[in-house]
Amino acid sequence: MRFRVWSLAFGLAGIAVWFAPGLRGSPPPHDRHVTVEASADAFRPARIRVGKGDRVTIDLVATDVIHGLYVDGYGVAATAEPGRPGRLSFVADREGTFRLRCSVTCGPLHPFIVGTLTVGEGRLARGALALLLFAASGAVWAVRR
Ligand SMILES: [Cu+2]
Repeated sequence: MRFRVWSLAFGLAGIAVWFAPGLRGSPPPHDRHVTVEASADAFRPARIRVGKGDRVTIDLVATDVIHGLYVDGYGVAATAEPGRPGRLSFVADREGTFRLRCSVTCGPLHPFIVGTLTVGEGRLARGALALLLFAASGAVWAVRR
């Protein structure tokens, strides 16, 4: 009987995590500060991940020549030259994956200086937690038999 209650509790908790809007892994907005290094062939890091609603500040550091960073979908840009970092700031209020690209023609590899900004609500983490709870529910049920 006790096992059945636990099994039911884990199962219901899993369903709640999966469906409840309040539990959808949407943490309060953070200030996110990222330094991106731009060189002749790449942004480092090339992938930035933030939460929806976060206030994002990107400091762009140029290692060799003048580079730019433009965030598609948000329409914000910064330019940096060696020794003179650039900065851009915005609120990540739109979900999705947006392209980052160099906005200054800087050399032969300029078209390849790209990256992505992913603005999400951490769906993967929520799904993993829900699956864990479902699994726990199944495990408790199996042990009981
Ligand atoms: Cu460039």
